[in-house]
Amino acid sequence: MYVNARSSEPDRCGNTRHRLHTTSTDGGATFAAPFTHVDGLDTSHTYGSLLRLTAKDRGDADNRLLYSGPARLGPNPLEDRRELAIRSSVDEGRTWQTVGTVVSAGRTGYSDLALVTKDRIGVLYETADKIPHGNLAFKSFTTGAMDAARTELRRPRILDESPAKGNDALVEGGAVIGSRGSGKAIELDGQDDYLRVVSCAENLRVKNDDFTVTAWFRHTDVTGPRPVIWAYGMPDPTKPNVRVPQFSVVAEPGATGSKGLLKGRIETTDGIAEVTADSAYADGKWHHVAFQRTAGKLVLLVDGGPQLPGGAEFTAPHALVGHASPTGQFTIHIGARPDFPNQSAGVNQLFRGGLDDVRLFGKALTEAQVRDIKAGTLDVAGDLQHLRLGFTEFK
Ligand SMILES: [Ca+2]
Ligand SMILES: [Ca+2]
Repeated sequence: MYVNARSSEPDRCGNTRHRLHTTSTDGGATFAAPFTHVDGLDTSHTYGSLLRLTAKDRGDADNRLLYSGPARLGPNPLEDRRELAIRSSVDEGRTWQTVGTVVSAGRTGYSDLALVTKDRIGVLYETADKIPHGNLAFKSFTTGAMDAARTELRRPRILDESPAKGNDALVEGGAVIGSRGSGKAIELDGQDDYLRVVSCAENLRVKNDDFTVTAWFRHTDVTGPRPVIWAYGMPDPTKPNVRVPQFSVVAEPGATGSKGLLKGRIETTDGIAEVTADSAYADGKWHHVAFQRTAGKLVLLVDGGPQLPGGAEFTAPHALVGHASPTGQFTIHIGARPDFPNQSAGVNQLFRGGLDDVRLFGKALTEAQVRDIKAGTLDVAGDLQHLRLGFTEFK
């Protein structure tokens, strides 16, 4: 007996593998080995379904096990239950293929597979528009049609190169590696490209501590907003008075005057605070931004700060005492606004242009440290560097 199970608590955060499996050789009375993570099966933590389609020990020519479940990797029980897909194992569950057939690209929850006739698969599943459950849908298709529609479901990864590692980013929308000077950067098309950090690791929570987020960006947009990074949450439009912990750095070309704004913003349970630079820097050149919360104020250091030619510093008072990160599961979006909860799947605000060297630190860096980062130094505040995406290659 092969068992493939949902893995929820305590692994919802700090772990991007949300399925566990093992076997039993005595009909399920005992398990032959402890449950281990299922490699290659990207999913949110959601009930799934297995179907033993063919089996040599039943006289078939080959072994094939089907699995149905959302293919979107992530910790959020509502946002990441999407892209219901059917994937296959041809070795009785030892390994799973990363290609599969998408049954529905929208929000989809629990599902159940059945063999309708000898060559026809049926799948019954939960779905709705703004949440993944509420309605039941049924689809059926031949195994031939299912296989003809297979696509790669595993998103490419950009590796976290910080000393802590582990906070890799998923690449959405087919974003490509471009260049910044002699190095590499990510190119976002402004249509559907963005990145998500879904590790939900404890060291990515900024809590009520000081923090700094830094990035290179390059764009030419005259309309916006264009998010560089947006951590954690979005307000629920049905609950406008509920504060949602989050921070963001967003270019707002056209916001006021011809040069627009670059805005650093935090929201805590205590309220909202923001600091703005007097330009969206939409000149097609690479610019460096550091946004930080430091004792009593918010700071934006652009292009290394005022000690460098062309650099600038912008500050605003900040007296919020609440946490800027949630206590539960979260994701960090790069190049997009999260647009969740209670909104249709997808994102509306997308960055178009280049991003590079995105870093998050659990402290307020000094101006000298920000200049070092701009100069390309890697080991700045290494013990409190919790994320560093250099966009060198896809994994
Ligand atoms: Ca795209
Ligand atoms: Ca780079």
